[in-house]
Amino acid sequence: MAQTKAAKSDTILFAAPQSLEDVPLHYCPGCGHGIVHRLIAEVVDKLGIADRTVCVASVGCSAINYLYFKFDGLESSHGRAPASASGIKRCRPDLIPFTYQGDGDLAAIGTAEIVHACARGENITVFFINNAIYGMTGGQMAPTTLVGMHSTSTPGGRNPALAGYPIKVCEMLSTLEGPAYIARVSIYNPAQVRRAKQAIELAFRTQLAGLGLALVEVLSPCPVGWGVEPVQAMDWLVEHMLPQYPLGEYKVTEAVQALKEVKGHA
Ligand SMILES: Cc1ncc(C[n+]2csc(CCOP(=O)(O)OP(=O)(O)O)c2C)c(N)n1
Ligand code: SF4
Repeated sequence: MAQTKAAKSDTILFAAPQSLEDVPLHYCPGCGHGIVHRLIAEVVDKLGIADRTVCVASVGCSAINYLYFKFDGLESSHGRAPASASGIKRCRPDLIPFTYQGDGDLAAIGTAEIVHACARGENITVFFINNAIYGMTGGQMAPTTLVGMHSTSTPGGRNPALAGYPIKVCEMLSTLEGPAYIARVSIYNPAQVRRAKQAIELAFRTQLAGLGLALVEVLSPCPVGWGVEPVQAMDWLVEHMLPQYPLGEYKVTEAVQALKEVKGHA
C-alpha cells in the first residue's frame, strides 16, 4: 500500500511545456495571449520540432513573445509576418515557421500579405489572434471590431456608415484555392482550449506534411481593451463575438482530412 502511494506521488500529472521560458508574462490579467502561447508550446513539444520551429512575431501586445518561446524567433514589421515566414520556408524548407498575428496586424495593415500568402498556398502556419480590438495601442477599433462595439476610436460604438463592417477573415480566405486548412477556435472554457490545441496541432502537421498554408483564428479576450473584468471577458466573448464569428473549420482539403484521420492526432 505504501509503495502504491509513493509511486502515485512520483507521477507527474502537470508540467510546464519545455518550449516555454519559466518567466512571468507581461500580458494583462485575463489576456488570451498567454493561453495561446502555452498551447503552441505544448504542440511544438509533442511534435518534437522545437529545434526547427521559428516564431515570426508581428506588432501588438505579443510583439515580444520571443521572451517566452524557447525556440527561434523573428520580429517582423507590422503586417508583414506572412511574407517573412514565406521567405524563411522557401530558403530553408527544413524549418517550420509560423506567424503569430493580432487582428490589427493581420486584418488591417497586413491584409494584402495574408491574402497573397494564402493565394500562393505558401507552406507556412498562421496563428491569428482575434480580440476585436487594437490592444497594445490603447483599444482603438480594429477591422474585426463588432458593429456597435465601443472602442477609443469609436466611442459611440462602431457605426458601419462611418467605419464599415467587420472583416471575417476565415470566411474571406477560405474562398481562395491556396490554403489547405482554415479554422476558427476559441479559448473561453477548458473544452474550447482543448479544441484550439487540436487545431493548432493540425496546422503544424499540415506544414510538416508539405500540404500548404494552415491558418487558425483564435477568438481571444482582451479585458483591458473591452473595459471588462477578466472573468466577465470570457462571457462577453461568448455573448458578443461567437454570434458574429462562428467557430468551426472553414477549409479542409482532402489531404488535410486524411491527416486528421491518422491515429494519434490529438
Ligand atoms: C507601421 C506601424 N503602424 C502602426 C503601428 C502602431 N501599432 C502598434 S500595435 C498596433 C495594433 C495592434 O493590434 P493587434 O494586432 O490587434 O494586437 P493586440 O495588441 O490586440 O494583441 C498598432 C496599430 C506600428 N507599430 N507600426
Ligand atoms: S491590452 Fe488586451 S491584448 Fe494586450 S495584453 Fe492587455 S488584455 Fe492582452
